[in-house]
Amino acid sequence: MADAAAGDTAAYLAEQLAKSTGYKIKVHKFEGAVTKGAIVLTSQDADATLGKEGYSLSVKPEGVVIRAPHSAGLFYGVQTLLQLLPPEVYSTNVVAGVPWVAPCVEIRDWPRFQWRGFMLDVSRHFFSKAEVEKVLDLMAIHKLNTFHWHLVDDQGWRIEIKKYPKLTEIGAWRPSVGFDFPSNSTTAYDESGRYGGYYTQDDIREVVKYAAALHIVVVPEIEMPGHSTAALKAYPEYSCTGGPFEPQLTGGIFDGIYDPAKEQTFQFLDDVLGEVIPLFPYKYIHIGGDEVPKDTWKKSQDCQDLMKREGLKNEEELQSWFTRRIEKIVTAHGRRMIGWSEILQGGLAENAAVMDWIGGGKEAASTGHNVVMTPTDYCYFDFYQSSTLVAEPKAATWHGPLTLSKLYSYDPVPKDFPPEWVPHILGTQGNLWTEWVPNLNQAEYMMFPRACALAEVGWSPQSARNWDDFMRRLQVQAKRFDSMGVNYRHTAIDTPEADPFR
Ligand code: TNX
Repeated sequence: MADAAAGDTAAYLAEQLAKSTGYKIKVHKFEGAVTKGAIVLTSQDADATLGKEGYSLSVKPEGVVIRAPHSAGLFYGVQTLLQLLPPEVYSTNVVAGVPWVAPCVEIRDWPRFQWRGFMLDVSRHFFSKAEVEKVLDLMAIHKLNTFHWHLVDDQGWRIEIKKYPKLTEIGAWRPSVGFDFPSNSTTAYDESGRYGGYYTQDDIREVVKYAAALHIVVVPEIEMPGHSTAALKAYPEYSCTGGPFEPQLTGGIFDGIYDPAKEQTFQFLDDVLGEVIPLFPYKYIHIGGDEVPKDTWKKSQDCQDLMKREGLKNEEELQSWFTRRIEKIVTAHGRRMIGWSEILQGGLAENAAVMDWIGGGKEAASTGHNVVMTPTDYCYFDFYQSSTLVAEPKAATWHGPLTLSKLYSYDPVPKDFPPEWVPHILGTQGNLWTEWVPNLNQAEYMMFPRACALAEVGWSPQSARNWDDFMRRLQVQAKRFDSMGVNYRHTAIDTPEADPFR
């Protein structure tokens, strides 16, 4: 039984229960009286102090009641109820012979952070709409609520822009899968055998809607001014050199960088953002900003002249000048801009939020800017999961490894952080860069069980961290993954590492 606040959640629960238990559960309107044997989802008499995402869950012999002041809380209450049931409840087929019982509990639960994110890079390797939706399903059961969609990078432009069709006609495709992967490591080919793919604007709308039903907001990232080789391969006129550009199919930093000295560049980016932003209802729009090689701007007379005219001392200030212009565009659409650490260099745009991957979080928070903590040390899901590299599929080597225990020990609030800055830490996020991830099976391997640790870091208070208990619960989570047919790193669960707190 559910009231209006439950939205799609009652149907979501009924569908999941039907799939695995075979029970046909009817959804009735909740009128206020708790009927024996029912599962009730309601905002009536909910405790407002539970906040936007909190809930209370009561499982008694007479029935189940989930109360939450807002719909997200009802959804998370349902997630917890599913976790109380046998792991087979996550199965996609009816499982016979399982006693579908949950222990009696009284739970009050709410998250520590509002931004519990996961980033998927669909540029280095492309993931289809259906694959992205599977990632969203998996995020939802971990109560992760922010999907950062890295849609653009040197090796591929993945979002249809109607005014600039070459972005996807040319920028979304490359001759081969690259990165030393065998061609059969992926199926993302077109009829002519080119590797790649992109999402139409309709695809994007569908994914955003799919995510919303799972209480996940979607943050698109359009990289600029660097990491833009794919865009400049299609439109070299917005570069300093005029091209030609051909993305390198290796990891690293490349020369695809926009020319800030041309007004047409801003017209182009204004048009692109003008098509992108309305597709994504959430307030944050990510504009990249990381790893901008400054050599090209150093060598460009036009850029040097621009710097003189604007009184900019160095190329870092030129990037800051560029970013401030972009912020105006984002703000004109009524949105907030977020960018990687480097947007701090040369001066941070007025209302920008910072995604800290190589520092800057403290500096930004101390001056009243919001911050999402994704430091390489703890949040990079493209790093090896163990120092025994030979036993692992190829992964990023420039830093890491990121073991499960290390991630589990992470506190997104730095130790010496003054309490008045803490509210500026929106939360944390895992980043799956996909240079070494050619398909969903491998993406799942890199995600799990590390995303389980991330989920706990983002949701529960630091004082609740308990490694032995986490490892015990992971045994059950592994069974859920098996029921869902999800890949994960078995070794991390079968061979516990040292307790990170001891
Ligand atoms: C750095 S993190 C990058 C990405 C790479 C990643 C590989 C960031 C903002 N930039 O472009 O994929 O390292 O670990």
